[in-house]
Amino acid sequence: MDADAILSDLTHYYTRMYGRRTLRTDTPFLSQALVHTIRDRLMERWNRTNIAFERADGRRACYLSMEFLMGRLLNNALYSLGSTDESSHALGLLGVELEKVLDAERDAGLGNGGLGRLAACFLDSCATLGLPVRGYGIRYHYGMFRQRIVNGFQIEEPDPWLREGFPWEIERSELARTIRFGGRTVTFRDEHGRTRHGLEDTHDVLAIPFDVPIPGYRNGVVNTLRLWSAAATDEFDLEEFNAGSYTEAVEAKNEAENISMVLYPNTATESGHELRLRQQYFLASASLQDILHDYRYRHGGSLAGLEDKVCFQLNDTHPAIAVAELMRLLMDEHGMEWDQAWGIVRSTTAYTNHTLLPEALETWPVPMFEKLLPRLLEIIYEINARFLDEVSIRWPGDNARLARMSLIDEGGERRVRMAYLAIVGSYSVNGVAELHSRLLREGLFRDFYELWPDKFNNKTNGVTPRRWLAACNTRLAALVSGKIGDGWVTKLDQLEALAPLADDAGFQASWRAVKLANKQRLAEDIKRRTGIELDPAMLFDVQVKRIHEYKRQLLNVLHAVHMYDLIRRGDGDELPPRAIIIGGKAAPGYVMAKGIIKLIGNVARVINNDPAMAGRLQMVFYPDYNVSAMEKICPAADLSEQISTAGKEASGTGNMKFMMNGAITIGTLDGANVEILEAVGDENFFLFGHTVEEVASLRENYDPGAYINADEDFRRVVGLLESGHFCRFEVGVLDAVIGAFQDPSDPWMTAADFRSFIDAQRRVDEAWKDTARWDRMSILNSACSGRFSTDRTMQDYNDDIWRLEPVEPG
Ligand code: 26V
Repeated sequence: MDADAILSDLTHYYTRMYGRRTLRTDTPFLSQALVHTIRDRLMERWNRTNIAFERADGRRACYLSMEFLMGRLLNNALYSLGSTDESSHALGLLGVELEKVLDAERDAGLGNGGLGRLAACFLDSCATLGLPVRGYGIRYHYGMFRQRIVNGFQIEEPDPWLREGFPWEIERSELARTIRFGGRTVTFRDEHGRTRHGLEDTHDVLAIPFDVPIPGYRNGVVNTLRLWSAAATDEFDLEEFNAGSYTEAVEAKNEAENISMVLYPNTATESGHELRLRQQYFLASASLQDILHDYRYRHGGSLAGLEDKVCFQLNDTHPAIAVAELMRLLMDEHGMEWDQAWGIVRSTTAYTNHTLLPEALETWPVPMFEKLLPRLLEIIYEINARFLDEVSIRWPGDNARLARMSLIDEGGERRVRMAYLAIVGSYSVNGVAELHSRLLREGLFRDFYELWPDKFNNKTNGVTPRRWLAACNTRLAALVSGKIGDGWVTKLDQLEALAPLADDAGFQASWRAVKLANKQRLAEDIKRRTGIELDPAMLFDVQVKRIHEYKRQLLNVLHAVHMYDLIRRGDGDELPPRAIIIGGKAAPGYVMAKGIIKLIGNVARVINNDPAMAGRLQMVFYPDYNVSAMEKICPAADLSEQISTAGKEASGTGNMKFMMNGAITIGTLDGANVEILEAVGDENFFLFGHTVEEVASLRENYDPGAYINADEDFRRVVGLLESGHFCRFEVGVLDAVIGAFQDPSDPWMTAADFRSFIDAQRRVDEAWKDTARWDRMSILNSACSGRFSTDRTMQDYNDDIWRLEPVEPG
């Protein structure tokens, strides 16, 4: 671990493995050489961890997820091993800065947003808690697209993140599994005269696992993330090749490899793609086969006792097909009877829901399902028949209820309801924040809650404090540890010890200095990306997250236009200088979201070019927002925008990252905001907007025009937008977006919350002007963020759902 040894390995890998002579930090190779150096040092711990899990022979959990938004791994690994200083020293001997090398690592962007990043934070906390949890996902060749902004429009570019190699992974081709698609079902009698089911004439694809090490924080534990890559069972068809059909000869290979080619961007409206269903089955089948194989290998070829030794956590419905696939494997491949197999499924599977938006609930057309997975459809029909029997015994004659609860949606084109399959096949169903879990019980899953109230529970999300405070905000971490020690890194509740310092003028000054330095660093990054130079003395008002109507970036823009208007008309003298930063990706097919990006860019351009705004108001769209961007952004934010329509954001996790780093939230009573407010108290939170119940009752005769007409500020904002002021030479480009919040059928009720949002923003200004008050609020936000650590979240999952014994490797 010492600097000399690190230097020696580093030069070895750089010169011998990568064959490079000149030291450069603008290529990934020095960073990759350091990865190899560090991976070597993880290897022994990784083996020891696996041996410890095997010896303990305890229960294990598998986190099945279509997304793991890991971001960069090197800084986190150095930090977990405690070798940051030695590595920095080693590089220093070469005259290279560690930060430059860390910046050259590509993000592993194998996820869309909150759901994928949550999975990554969970892995970090499980390793740190010593819990035997393995992540199972897909090794997409192309991750989340890269976003370029051209003339204010989003342009998507592929993310070839594997191009120079991904030195963290270890290919384990000896553990490859065969995944069978299509074909037809057959029924036959086995040698004992029992009826059995099987498949014939399937199209087979290989699933090859690649393992990524997940180090715990200074505890000797290294867990595993296993990512599956698709490959053809045969390289190519030699017969066709010899017959001269060269392209046809590789067709099957291409079709197979397509399965793990690209991550689907999350668009509610673009569901139903067959390739996506293929991906889901590929993940579920490969992972389950892997687990069954491993279990039998370690238990003399038998599956006896399986239900006591494994459990599966489904990250949303994306892997829910595992319910049917596990039935198939246990019955068709391992000879179990229905009741025994179903008993195992229902005592090992747990489901987490991540969205309340009805349009985001997955369903698959029955004909597509039948063609691709004929045997699984039979099994789902059988699960459904038995389930509906149970319902009709409980509610005799209630046919409406049977239709509502059926796993098959019979209204229109028949579709399989994946969320219902997940609920019926699980022993636990959880939401991701208190409010969200309540709304699931009372709304979306009400019928199921009436049937099985004990299945339903809440597990409020969190974020890992290693990445999201300690490693990304080293200045703040040093300040905090200097005052209260560093126990908070694994016991985040200890940040409470900062509360008594909230009014200490000296501590406030140090706190403020850290924030300012972080803002300077972010301003440099933004200058490099956009050419726009932000003044770090301004209030940094930040909204970064996927672009979606329910998240209401539009409301944020309405406030920006209102500030611009106030300053222009000479009524803005009381406004403290503010920089509005908005970032996020729009799904490629989501036209309105792309329009919102264009609007942000156009408003920003007008503001930044108006001399009257100089020193008072700036605005920027942050391009290509991703995990490593957030590591620079959240330490530098003063104000955290969490302004979704109440009842729409399941939890949010960006809100937690900002809070931990001392930003103050302006937010609605939605998702985990409710719990953030409760933790920090209403004097340290800028609350606004209608509640879930109010939104529901307003909707009955919603009239956005009434809000606009009754409010002179709002009228002026709409007037400016409609005058074409922000699209002088692009007539009409903003029409759809400007029309959206004025439409009486606007589901997001943006206009209804305009006035209370503006008022809350003016309360922000008043607080900001009183530096001591702001610092106090900022410190208290950090101090009260303890419960939003994924260490707490994982402890809750373990106490109530998984019941795993932590392991300490020797
Ligand atoms: C849906 C789809 C449908 C089409 C294909 C690709 C795709 C990918 C993802 C999704 C669902 C996304 C659901 C989601 O990300 N939910 C977020 O989960 C976070 C973690 O629990 C939570 O903090 C956010 O509030 C919630 O929006």
